[in-house]
Amino acid sequence: MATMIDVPEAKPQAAQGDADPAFRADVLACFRDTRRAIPARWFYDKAGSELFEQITDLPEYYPTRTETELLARYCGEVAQQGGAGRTVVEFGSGSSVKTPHLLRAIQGKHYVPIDISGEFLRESAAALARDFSGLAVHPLEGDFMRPLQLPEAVAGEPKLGFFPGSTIGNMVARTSLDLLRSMRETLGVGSLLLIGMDRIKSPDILIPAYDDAQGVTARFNLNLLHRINREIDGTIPVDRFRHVARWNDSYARIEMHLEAQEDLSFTVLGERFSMRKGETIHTENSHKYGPRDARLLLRAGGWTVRHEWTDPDDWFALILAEAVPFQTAP
Ligand code: AVJ
Repeated sequence: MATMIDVPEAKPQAAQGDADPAFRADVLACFRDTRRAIPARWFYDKAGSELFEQITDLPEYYPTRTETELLARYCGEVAQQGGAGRTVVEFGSGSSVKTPHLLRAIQGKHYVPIDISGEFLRESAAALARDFSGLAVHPLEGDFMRPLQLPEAVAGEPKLGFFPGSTIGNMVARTSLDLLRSMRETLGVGSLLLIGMDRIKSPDILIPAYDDAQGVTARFNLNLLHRINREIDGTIPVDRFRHVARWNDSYARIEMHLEAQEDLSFTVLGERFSMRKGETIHTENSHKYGPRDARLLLRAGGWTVRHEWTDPDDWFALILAEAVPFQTAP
C-alpha cells in the first residue's frame, strides 16, 4: 500500500489549527509504514520541553550534570587551547546554564546563537545580552543541518562552534556526518568546534538514565502520543502504550519506543491505523561514542581533535576539534 504523503488541508477545527504541516506529514508517514518511527524533534512542544527540563534534574540522568561540570571546570582550558577571543557560534538555542561558562572564559566580542525556532532564540539571546554587557549577540534563525551564511559582522572573525548536550547522538551516522560537514562549511577552515558527546558505558547506567524510577522519561515519551491527539485530531489510547528504553549494542545506542500493550486501532486525521500487541513506535535514538568512535566521526566530517576532557568515570566527553584543510592520503 504505497500511499503518497498527502497532507490534508486543515479542517476548521480548533484542535488542528496550530499543527505544523511537517508534524502531520511525519506522523502519517510513521503509521502508514510497517517500521513505525517518528523523528525525535517532535517531543519538544511546551509540555515536552518542560518534561525534558525535569529529565535533566533526575538522579539517573547523568549527561546534563556531567557536561555542565566539565564546562564549569575546563572552559578556561578551552580558551588556552586556542579558543580565547573567538566568536562563539552555538548550534541550537543557548542553554542558560552551559553557555555562560563558555562565554565568560572565551571573552569574545561576538556571539551567534543559531536555532530553527525564532521564539526560543530571541528569548535566550535577550537573556545572554542582559548578562553579558559588551557582548554583541547576533541571533540567527535557521536550520543548522545545512550550511548557513553567518552575519556580516563576524565574517572575518576567528570562530568557535559550540554543540553541547550530545545532541549529535539523536542522529544516525549518515546524518551526524552531514551535520559535521555543514558546520565546517558554516564556520570555515581554521575554526574550532567544542562538542559534547556521551560515552558508551554499561547498560546498567544507561537504561535507568532513559527509564527513570519516577517515570518522567516515560511521560516525556508518551507525551508525543498526547501531542498527536491534541494537535492532529488523534484518537490514540495513550494508556494502552508502554515506554520502553533499550540498549542496541550493535548500533551503540539507546532506543526509545512506545509499545502497544494489546491489539489496538485508532484514527489520526480520520485515517484508521492498527497495531498488534508488542509492536512499537520508535521515537528516539541516543547514540553513544567510544573515544575512537568520536574521533573517527569528527575526522570524517573534516574535524581533527585537539583536546578532550572527560569526568573521572569517563561517562561524558567534551571534545575540542579544528576544521583542517582536507589532505591527500599518504
Ligand atoms: C537531548 C538528545 C541529548 O538523548 O539524552 C533524554 C534526549 N531523551 N531522555 C538524550 C533525551 C530521553 C537527550 N538529548
